[in-house]
Amino acid sequence: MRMTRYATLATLAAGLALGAGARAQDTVKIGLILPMTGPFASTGKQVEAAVRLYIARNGGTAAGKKIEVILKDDTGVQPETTKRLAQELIVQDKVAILAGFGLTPLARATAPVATEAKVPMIVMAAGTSIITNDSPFILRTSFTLAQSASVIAAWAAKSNIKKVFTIVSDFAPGIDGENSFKSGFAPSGGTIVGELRTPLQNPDFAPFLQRAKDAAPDAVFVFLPSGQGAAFMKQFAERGLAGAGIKLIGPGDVTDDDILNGMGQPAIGTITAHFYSAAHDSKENKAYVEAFEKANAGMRPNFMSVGGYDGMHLIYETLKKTGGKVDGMAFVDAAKGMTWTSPRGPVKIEPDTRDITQNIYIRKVENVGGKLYNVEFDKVEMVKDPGKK
Ligand code: VNL
Repeated sequence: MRMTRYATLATLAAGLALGAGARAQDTVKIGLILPMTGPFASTGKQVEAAVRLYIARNGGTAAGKKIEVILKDDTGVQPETTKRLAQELIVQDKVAILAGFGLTPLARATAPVATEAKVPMIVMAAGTSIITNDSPFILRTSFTLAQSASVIAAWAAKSNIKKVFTIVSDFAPGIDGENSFKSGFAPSGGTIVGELRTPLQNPDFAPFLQRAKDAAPDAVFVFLPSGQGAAFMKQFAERGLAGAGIKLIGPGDVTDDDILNGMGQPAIGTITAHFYSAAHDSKENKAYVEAFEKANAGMRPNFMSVGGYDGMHLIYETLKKTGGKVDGMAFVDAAKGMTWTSPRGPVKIEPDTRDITQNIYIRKVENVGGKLYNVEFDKVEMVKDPGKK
């Protein structure tokens, strides 16, 4: 009796040890680094919610592997912090994949870590063209500023907008947006009557808007990072630019779905080019918005969320192709060329650049049943990043 009991316990202990080992191998750990606090916390909140939603809707396993997400808050402003968190996730937590990256400087600082450790790095939010050149282990499911800025430039040129004043946030995606707007707009006969760059943190837009108004353009082109649009919109109205007949155009970051409804009247009529609107008319998007709002106390998904959702889709589908293995470059190779229907529409991961190709929609802010939405009225299909050298 005692012997049996002893044997049983020993077997049980051995079984537990084996189980733990087997469990570790059966798990794919994803280190998700996002700005969960600080000035860009809305981006972190949206991407995290979408990652959780993807897992809830598709199950906690992929190719037989348990998916475990380890979330780290990098507070969004210190590239060195993001890089250190990535190193810790790889060395201590043994993550197989890095993901997230709310802003360009944070993604760029981390790229060498991915290269050195041969760990795939899924950029779910940041949007400067050069990022995918920084490491052969980077795959992007967000967007590039050049995609949306080039499309709004072409639209402006054929829409009787002749003089434009540009205002962009003074960091990499702002410079990308400004350059690609200018190179699309000027050759088609447009004139840039002024260009200003606003500080990335705590910007006061009033003096910039006054100078834009004094230049009497047909339109102001604006790029601001997700989260800053409401303050800009308020001052655009208060400074009398709308009243002076100056249109507001740009990439869709300024009319971000996360805060658009709260902007009220001043936002109505803003025309932007972007890859995602919560009002996008497709069955995939209707189901996405409904599930997202239900899981997040009514929060409306924005463009950042879709980068997170599609990033998870790319991870799940690639694991299916590799039989659940994440061997650095083999995983990246398996992800190349992947196509699917996202809530945003059709997308593709370009095999040569590892960047996302997607439709860019032209949208106008309208009141739809008492709520403000970016209503799509035209599109350019499957835009490859025009910013790739
Ligand atoms: C970036 C681009 C960040 C677009 C954004 O919001 C944005 C970036 C935080 O590449 O850093 O809307």
